[in-house]
Amino acid sequence: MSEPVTLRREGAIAVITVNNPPVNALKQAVRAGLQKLFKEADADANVQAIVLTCAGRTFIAGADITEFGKPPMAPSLIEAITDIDNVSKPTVAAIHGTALGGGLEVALGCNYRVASKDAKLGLPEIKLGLIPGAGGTQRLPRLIGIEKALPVILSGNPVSASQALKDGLVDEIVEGDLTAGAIAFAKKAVAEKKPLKRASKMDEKLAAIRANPDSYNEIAAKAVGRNKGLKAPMAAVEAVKWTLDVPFEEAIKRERNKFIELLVTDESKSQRHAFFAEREATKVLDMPADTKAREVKRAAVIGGGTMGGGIAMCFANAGIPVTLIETTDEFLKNGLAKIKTNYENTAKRGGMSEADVEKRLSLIEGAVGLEAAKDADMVIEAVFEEMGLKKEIFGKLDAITKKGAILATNTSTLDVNEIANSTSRPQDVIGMHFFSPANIMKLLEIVRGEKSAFDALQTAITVGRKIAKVPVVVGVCYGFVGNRMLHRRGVQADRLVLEGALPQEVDGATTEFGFPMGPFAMGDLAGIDVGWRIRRARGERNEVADTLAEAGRFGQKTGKGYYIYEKGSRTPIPDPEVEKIILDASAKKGIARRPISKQEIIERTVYPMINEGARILEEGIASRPGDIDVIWLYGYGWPVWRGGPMHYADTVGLKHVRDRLAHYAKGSGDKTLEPAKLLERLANEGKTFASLANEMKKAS
Ligand code: T1G
Repeated sequence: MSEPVTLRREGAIAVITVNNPPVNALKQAVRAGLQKLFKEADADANVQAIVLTCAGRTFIAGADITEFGKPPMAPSLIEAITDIDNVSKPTVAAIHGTALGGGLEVALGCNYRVASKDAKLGLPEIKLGLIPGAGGTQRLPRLIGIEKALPVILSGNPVSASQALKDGLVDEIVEGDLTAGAIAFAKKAVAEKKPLKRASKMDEKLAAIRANPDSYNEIAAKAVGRNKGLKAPMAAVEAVKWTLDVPFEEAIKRERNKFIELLVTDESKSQRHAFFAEREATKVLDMPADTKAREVKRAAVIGGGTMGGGIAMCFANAGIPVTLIETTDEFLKNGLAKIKTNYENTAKRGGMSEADVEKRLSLIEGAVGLEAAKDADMVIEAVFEEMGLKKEIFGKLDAITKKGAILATNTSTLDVNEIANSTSRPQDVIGMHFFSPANIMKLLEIVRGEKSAFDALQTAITVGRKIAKVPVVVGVCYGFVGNRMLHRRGVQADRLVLEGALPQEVDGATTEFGFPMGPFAMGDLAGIDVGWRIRRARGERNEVADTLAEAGRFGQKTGKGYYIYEKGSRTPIPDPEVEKIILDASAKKGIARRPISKQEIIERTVYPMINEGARILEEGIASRPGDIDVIWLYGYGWPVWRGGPMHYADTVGLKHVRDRLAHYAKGSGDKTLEPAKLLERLANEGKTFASLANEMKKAS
């Protein structure tokens, strides 16, 4: 195994290179190598300056997250960076790709930083429920000031090289060969005998706030925003404040302790789980490793409605030419107009430039008739949820499109196998289930048909990532994974309001749990009439929802649904009218209403979802528990610091979930609440969904 850190001489400049694929994470051997070679170069009289570079696609992307939770191995990152900071000669970090977390902290231990123009620099620890643990909260504010440093630390989002140059985080942007540019920069620093710029010793950018410490709280409150109260953001605010009045050496000790405290919290464990689960979710266990994605240079979308338009925008945003196909000029014109409005609204909000809008619109071509799909490498059908119509369209696409084109359906519930069998090439058919609004929501459920070819599946995954989605591979069943679990929550939420809760109580408990909105506010957003029409067609009835729909209360689109919405506002306002409808419904069903606790609301809405997730795993519709978590994190706003429904079940304990489900099943006679076999087994064996994931990984 070659050394992950090496040193070579370019004349009087020592060039230290990290080479630890895939992202140069700071595993123990890298930390030890850095410490050893910086000391060696510092002690070498023939070395006048040191350049730090990284091999591969990126500068150091952070500590090795896989080491978290294991016994720490010396040297710590702090020790390695302190030794770098103490070098007596100019040190220059040459940054390409992403310098993130501990990677940026290593670069902050150098005197200077030069970067390629498309490099990004950030401290994403907050996204893992942590804070920078190797000096980031103390060096970054000293280098660029607290007002610029706090948003970087609290958002966890990277800044571009050009922004970093403006802020003083980067000293030069290098065009062309980065290492050569870094060496030239080092030589210039030696020639000019520049005093060594040590972030740990810089104070001038802190002077103003030190003179007026009260101003810190205002800056912090603005930067924390909606994350107020969450452990890691509040810890970061506390740590950065130490730059005002705690000596650097003491402050980095405190920072390390605070980092270690956070490392063992449920929140951080959940967020680290989410990080890896997202990356696992596209690993298809039985897919041959050498499967190659087909090339997709042009796409076509069938249907210019809300979904089709949003999907077309995803391709244009990724620079892929796309043809939006409708049945009439009028429908097409409406569809294209909606897309233009969406882009213009984003531009008005400063989300993109006018030039960007023009560029993206130029990639979207409108056409009438399926013939226009003939040159597409991938076609995504996004028409009404009506099987007959979909089969007719796929039958025609089969004849029109070129050999090897991927034929995808955006169906949210229908049987992808049945659609595939309406063509002569089921191996090219796949489900690509986008979530509304398709140009915003990150989740993409990739529905694998029985006959979907491996390379068709890989193409959907690769394209899904290219259009900035989070793909998760699922199997065919009604509602796939997300909506199938959502249905379970909806049934219980409807029951809860009949038994005694009001919509605002169910939604309140749900948002307090961490969701952005509750089931009833979501119903008003999606439109109560959608479910009403489906139930009517099936001869089913939901007493409350259908009474509301029959009164024309469809939700936000009619200004009234479960809640009232004032003109131009999306804020749900409880309505005594609705309370009366609910009380009447309870009476009509002979249900004696009772007060229902928040605890019961959460157990009765979340645990049935977990139970359905267990059934989904039993049936092989999802390949691993983490896939279900990713679906709920990216498709339904599950709070990331709770890790997803299956990870949350492990956190509260499967025995507890099982027992509460059995309790509610007994009390209601609702068999769907009886614990799933898999849940029973894991609970009885004292296991977790995480241990099941390991079992599944070993078995594959
Ligand atoms: N540790 C271990 N493995 C990592 C890793 C990391 N930091 N980052 C990525 N990987 C793995 C990932 O699981 C995947 O593995 C492969 O690398 C490619 O990743 C002390 C304590 C760098 C922007 O949070 O944001 O430093 O699936 O698919 O899309 O204060 O990876 O191939 O087996 O994501 O090109 C802070 C996390 C850590 C950065 C590249 N750093 N990584 O994206 O590839 S905490 C982070 C990313 C810290 C210090 C604290 C992205 C990326 P596999 P990928 P990508």
